[in-house]
Amino acid sequence: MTTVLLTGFEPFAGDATNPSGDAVRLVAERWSGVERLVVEVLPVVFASAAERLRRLMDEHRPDVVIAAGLAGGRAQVTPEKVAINLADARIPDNAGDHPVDRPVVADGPAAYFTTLPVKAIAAALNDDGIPAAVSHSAGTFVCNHVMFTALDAAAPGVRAGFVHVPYAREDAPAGAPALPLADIARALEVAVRTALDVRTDASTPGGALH
Ligand code: PCA
Repeated sequence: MTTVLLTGFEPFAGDATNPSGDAVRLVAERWSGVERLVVEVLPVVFASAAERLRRLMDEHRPDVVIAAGLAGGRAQVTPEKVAINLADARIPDNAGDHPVDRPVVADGPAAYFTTLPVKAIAAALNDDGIPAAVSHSAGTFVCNHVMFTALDAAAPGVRAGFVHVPYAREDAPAGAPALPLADIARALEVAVRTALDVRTDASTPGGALH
């Protein structure tokens, strides 16, 4: 049976909620796919998030792994193209760990490209009326750490990657770009469905000038 692992995160940086964690719970509640969906909300802690993810991948052997997290300030849902082997935190994680220029995986490669069809995912989201674009940086905090870990742990043929989401409108700080939580959940469903259905990414012009 095809298995999908979908993760979000608990709140961090003093926020009361995290739309990524709330959205994956919603996706789990109403999942109607024939595939087995495993959902988990990860701690915003470098070491334990990576450990938990590796354990989940070991235990469930997913075919598709999508980790999601909040990118406060972004207006679009952004599938990430690349994870880098760097933990460099502007703020401590939820356990007080505050790495500076530390590798995610000692002696690992400098970076991994996602194995998700990110252009196809962004296109499917836009077709669905959800603003989306491929991002070329997942940052250097716990989200990038988890994305790098997923790609490091993925067996050949496993499609893995990360999707950053904006604040949920219900909980966004004043003036911050946001989407309704229901749209964020829908976006993750579309990302999962596209990852299951599209084996070769769309070869449409994309990229960024800066
Ligand atoms: N966003 C943070 C960590 C957890 C989350 O939801 C990030 O982008 O690294």
